[in-house]
Amino acid sequence: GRATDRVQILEKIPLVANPQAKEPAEIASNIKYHAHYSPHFSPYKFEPEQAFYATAESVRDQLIKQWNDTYSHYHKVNPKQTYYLSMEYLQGRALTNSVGNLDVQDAYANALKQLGYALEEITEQEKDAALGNGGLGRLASCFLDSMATLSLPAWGYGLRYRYGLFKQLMTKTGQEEIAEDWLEKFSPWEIPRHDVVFPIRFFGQVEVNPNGSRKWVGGEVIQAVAYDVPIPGYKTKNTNSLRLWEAKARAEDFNLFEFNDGKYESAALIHSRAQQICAVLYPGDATEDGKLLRLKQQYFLCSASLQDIITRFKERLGGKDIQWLEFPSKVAVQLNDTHPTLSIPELMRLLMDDEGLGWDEAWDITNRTIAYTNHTVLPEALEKWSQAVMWKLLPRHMEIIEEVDKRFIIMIQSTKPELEGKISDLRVLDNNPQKPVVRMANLCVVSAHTVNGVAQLHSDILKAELFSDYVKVWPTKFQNKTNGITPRRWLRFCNPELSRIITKWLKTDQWVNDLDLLVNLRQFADSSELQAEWESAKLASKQRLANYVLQVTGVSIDPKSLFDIQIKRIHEYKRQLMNILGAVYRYKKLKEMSPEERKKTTPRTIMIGGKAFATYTNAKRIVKLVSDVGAVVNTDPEVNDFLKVVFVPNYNVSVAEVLIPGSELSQHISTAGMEASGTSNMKFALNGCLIIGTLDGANVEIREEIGQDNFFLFGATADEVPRLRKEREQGLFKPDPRFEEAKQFIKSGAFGNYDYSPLLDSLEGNSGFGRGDYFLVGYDFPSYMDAQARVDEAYKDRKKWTKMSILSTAGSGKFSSDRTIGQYAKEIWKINECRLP
Ligand code: CBF
Repeated sequence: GRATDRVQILEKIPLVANPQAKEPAEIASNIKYHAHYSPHFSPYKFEPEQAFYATAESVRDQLIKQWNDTYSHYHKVNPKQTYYLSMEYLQGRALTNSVGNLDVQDAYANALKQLGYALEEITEQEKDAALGNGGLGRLASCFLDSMATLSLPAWGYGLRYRYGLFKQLMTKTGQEEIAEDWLEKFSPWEIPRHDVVFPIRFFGQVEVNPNGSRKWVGGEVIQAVAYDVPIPGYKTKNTNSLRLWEAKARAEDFNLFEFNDGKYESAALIHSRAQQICAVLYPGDATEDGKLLRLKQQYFLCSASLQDIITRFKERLGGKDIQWLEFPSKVAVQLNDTHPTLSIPELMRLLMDDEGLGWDEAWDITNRTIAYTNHTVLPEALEKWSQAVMWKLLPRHMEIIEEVDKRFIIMIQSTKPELEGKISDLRVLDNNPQKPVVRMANLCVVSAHTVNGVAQLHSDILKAELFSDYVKVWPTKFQNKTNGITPRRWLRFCNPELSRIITKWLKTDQWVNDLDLLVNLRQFADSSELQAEWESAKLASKQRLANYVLQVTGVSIDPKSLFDIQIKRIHEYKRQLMNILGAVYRYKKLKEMSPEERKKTTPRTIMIGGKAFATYTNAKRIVKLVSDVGAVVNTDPEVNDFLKVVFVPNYNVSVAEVLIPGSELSQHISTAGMEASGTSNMKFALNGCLIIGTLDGANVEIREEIGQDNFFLFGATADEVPRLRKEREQGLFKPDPRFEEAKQFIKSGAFGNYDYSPLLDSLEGNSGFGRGDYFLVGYDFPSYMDAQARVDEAYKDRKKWTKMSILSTAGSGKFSSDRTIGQYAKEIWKINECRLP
């Protein structure tokens, strides 16, 4: 009946295209127009999915106008512009964010009501754009939102992966990965730009011209085609671009002769190679072909983006002579980690080989243009590319990298002779005959004008350890830019109940783009009126979360229990294993208690979510362990009122938007010194969730801002870690009995017969990476359990807990990505606001 009702409702709405509709009735007409004239669906249906696409297309109409106006404005003013190069963007859904930033949320809700729909029902239809992996990709997306909101001339560049991050299915054997088809129907947010196409060469050879200049020729050429995603700012008309490149073979490379001869595969060889480039995010790199494909992806992004940037630089000169030395006063390029490092030799190549500049000029321009952000100190994440693969795929770039390396050595020998002994570690090339590689981080540090870490502790570690000798060469090159998150998505839109309360008490909604204003909540933290409102908003979010958990896992959880959440990529250094060992211990103790004793405990629901990289076996074992523990605990009637353990499947941005508002305690428990920053810690704190955590990454600064009494601290500090590892190697570690008991309980088969010994063995022994408890779970376990006991006690005092929760939100102002981006703009990019009139 509903389907026909909807068609009947639709029939009554006038069909009028009105891209600038403001009133709900006009918007409803424009949505109807898209439902009828969009080529993707039959006009005789108006099911939720079709309603979503029609709604999104009508929102896009509004975006396109502002996006075009912004482009013309930048073109006219010609300010210095930033280009953020990132292999990852975790955009999530866009509808709520777009109507929110355009400030048409109520009008759209109203229009959809006229069409028989609730806005929330429609937003649920959208697939997440998951073109990223974790924190680094989501950071890039938060940055885009802030760049637009601050009206900064700043664009993102990335790749349009056909399949983004995999969808995680939970089966009897644990995690299974399946391709996530985010483009299955189409993306209503992207604008294909068939007018923006650049050639990208791979392989081939270098030709030396009679005048000594060099030219890269031959090989194969694939085209990069731009797809633009408009990025609206909040309370500004500025709408920036995220430009995603797609790979396409040229028609001339389709061998019609062979095809007609029945050789279908070889006829379309280049076409199928082109398709591989943007097929998936992080293709497996265990094989040589896999490595080559990843390198191709990186070069594809760098070359297309830089050709585009140079074209725009020339266009905006408006016929004036090119002054190349002024390029850095018009262009800032930020490398999001080492993945886009090839931008360095590519810019050098374009300037020297295509534009005819000499080495010194090209080097000076490249250096003044490019800045690099480091996001990790984990050795396995510091990229190193085989020189052989590089010579094969990018021969001209390897020549340039060799020259950079050579000049760096000469510079050190002549200006810093005291570092002579360190040169082999500092240089760009590692010429170890077993495995000669290019060290991408070294290339970045040597070439960029600025290098930054992503939280104070991380930046300090970079300066004191990883890059300490470079600091002696370039003392002013290194900076800190503590990460941030956008308050629009991560509070205003995902938690409307709490947002309303904040606006009411602050008597303004200015906090949405001036997050420091939250500090004014502190004065009301003791007010029982605010506390009651705060608690009821939290309870509503917990109820919503409980409904979601029931829907996706079938497990019913009690919104009156303490909601304790850990969501992030599954990694041994993030120590989800410590969390689940704690849960196992808690379960065992509950089993041993009398019913009266149990009633005195604090009921908890522990939720863990996250994806394990497909080939990371121990991470997958952790996922399996969490779900096995859940299966036993959640069906044990003795403890059910006091403990639930849930593995939340397929964690992604929109799942986070349900989990974070409903959280009361969140776990950020990495081995100190290993998590560069973390950003979900900021999202939780902003939503009034208390943190149990180590002194790692941005936890340190969060604790400073919200006050140490509002943070459950435990564990070794970063400077103690090396000594503790050494002591462990010497056999000096004495495990806590609780730790032993928890492991023993798992080994006893309490959670099934799956072979957990490789996982548990990683916590034993004395040495080795990943063995000998490299991540110090055993060392930190007792202080972790003590901190958990403090949590249980604190939760019993509702007034105290709610006050801590309010203070947590009140102290989160610093963690707005508007603050972070403001600092990048001023201290690294030297760009200014260019606001649309
Ligand atoms: O800086 C953003 C995030 O980046 C990572 O996810 C990364 O991929 N290197 C780090 O692990 C996070 O600590 C950091 O917050």
